[in-house]
Amino acid sequence: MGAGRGGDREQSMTSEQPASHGGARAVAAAQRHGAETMFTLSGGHVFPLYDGAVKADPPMRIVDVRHEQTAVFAAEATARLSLTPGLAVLTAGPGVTNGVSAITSAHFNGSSLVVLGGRAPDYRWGSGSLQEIDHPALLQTITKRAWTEHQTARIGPAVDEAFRLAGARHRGPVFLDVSLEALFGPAEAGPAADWGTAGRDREDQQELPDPAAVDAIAGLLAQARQPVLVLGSDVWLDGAHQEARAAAEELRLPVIANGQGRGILPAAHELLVSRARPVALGQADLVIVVGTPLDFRLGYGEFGGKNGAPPAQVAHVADAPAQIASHRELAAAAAGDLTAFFRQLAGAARPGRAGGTTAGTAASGRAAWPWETDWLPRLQAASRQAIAADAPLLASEAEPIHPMRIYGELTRLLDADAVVIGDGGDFVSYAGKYIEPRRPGGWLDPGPYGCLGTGLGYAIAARIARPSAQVVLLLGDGAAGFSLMDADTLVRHRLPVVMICGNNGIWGLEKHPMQALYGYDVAADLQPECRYDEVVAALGGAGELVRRPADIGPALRRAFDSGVPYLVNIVTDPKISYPRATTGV
Ligand SMILES: Cc1ncc(C[n+]2csc(CCOP(=O)(O)OP(=O)(O)O)c2C)c(N)n1
Ligand SMILES: [Mg+2]
Repeated sequence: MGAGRGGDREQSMTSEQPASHGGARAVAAAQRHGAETMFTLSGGHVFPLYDGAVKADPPMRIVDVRHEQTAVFAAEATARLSLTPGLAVLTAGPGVTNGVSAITSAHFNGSSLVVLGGRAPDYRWGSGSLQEIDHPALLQTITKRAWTEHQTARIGPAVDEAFRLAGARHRGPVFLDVSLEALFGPAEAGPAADWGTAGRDREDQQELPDPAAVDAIAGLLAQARQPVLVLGSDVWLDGAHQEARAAAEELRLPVIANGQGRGILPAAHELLVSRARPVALGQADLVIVVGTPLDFRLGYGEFGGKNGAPPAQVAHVADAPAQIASHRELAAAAAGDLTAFFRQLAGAARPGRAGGTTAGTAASGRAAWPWETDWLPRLQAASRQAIAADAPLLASEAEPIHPMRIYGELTRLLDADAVVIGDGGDFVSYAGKYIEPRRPGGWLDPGPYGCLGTGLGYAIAARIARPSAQVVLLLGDGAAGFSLMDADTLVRHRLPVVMICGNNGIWGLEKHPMQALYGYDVAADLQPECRYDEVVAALGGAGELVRRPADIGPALRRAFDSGVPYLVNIVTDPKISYPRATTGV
């Protein structure tokens, strides 16, 4: 609400507040679904949600930020790290519209997110009250559902439904706004009675993949000589990471990990061949893709066909039928609970079962799979070769600093449970390649929507979700501009995070391509050596500028030891561009 507007009804809402109200019912419903933190930026339209959070038993933590996109990114990352739905509360009008890019990111990432919005009052609707806009109409295409509640008594069940929907396969954002008088209106206090589904969510979600479809994939595997298993974010988000690893190990399948599928096989696992990706995906005869769309990150699902190999057959497996690719021909497809999928696949493909296949005997005495004799060792050798080839640049003494040197230094300092977050262009592409998580849930990138500005929101959420782990935020200097003000939120809420800015003074991922296309560039330069570290220090954190390769390691160590939000601002060489095969277009 704005000052000086509103009639008598709004006045009475702000002077005498009922003991229980719509906001309290909303908070109670959210807590039943495991929401522990409300990410928000203040606005009068949503005061009852704050009052509900403060007075709930136990109270709900409120983390107030400096831009609504940060609130929504933080809620989204909460879902992606803790596998419980995230909650953001946005005030009416600009509060909601400022959250749109982050809600869209959650839509692309399949993150279970509930966004509760304030809304101008119904009794004045159409007469032009402050921030009067019909939010659901704006949000329909980027949410699983977007709707308005107009009655106080309906708020509890509506929030319950929002959380149930957000957490059901295929997960995604749900938006609910509540008209001002309904949110402020008096409600019966007391427990959340029988609103329905909370706690039954898991039970509701036993959608098993069709056994015949899984048998068909096992049958393809029985014919394959050069298979590859691709593990994507939904394997982790669906809680199927342990079974995925078990199935890969039982079937001895070479694995490539994508997005939050990274870490399911820990760094250096013998079956992880992500670094042999061009050979693996270029020469495979069967690619089983689980839990990720066949989008630009996977060459739109066109595999094989390299070095005289025929095109690969593709099996696509997703957590819900609507996620199965329709833009290319599939040899098989299955949808549903991914834990059940991996169990079924391992069972169906086992030697001696229908479709089971062997080629001689492995060293352990068990039957060997055909791909173990030649294909897997070939990919393992290619992986080792790629890793060995990195060594010189990871130790580069070049000045200005080569971005890869930063990763050479950082990987030495990371604990197994570290959470590494990337927000930027080229600087973060290096991270995707050279930082191999040792656990699932240890890596957060923006996902296929590719939205810059996720950084501070994701870092806030990571620090809260993993209180004792290292949290490292990798920021391009361009990306930093979208959310660095929220270092203030880190400071106010005492959330120490190590930020590393790869400061090349340019929008690198745009400048280099524009040069290549036009022979010149425009709108691609930033301030050289801008002191983003001093920005963080001014906001109450700390930081330092690094120009020499030998100073990186000690600076990072100081950052980890500082116990405060700390930005290591590393000046890197703007001439270096990430060697990129595709642009995603
Ligand atoms: C919100 C948003 N705006 C613009 C872009 C386009 N974009 C992609 S990468 C990039 C450059 C990023 O620069 P920086 O963070 O400095 O990283 P660098 O490439 O220089 O390492 C831009 C502008 C985007 N992805 N998202
Ligand atoms: Mg840059």
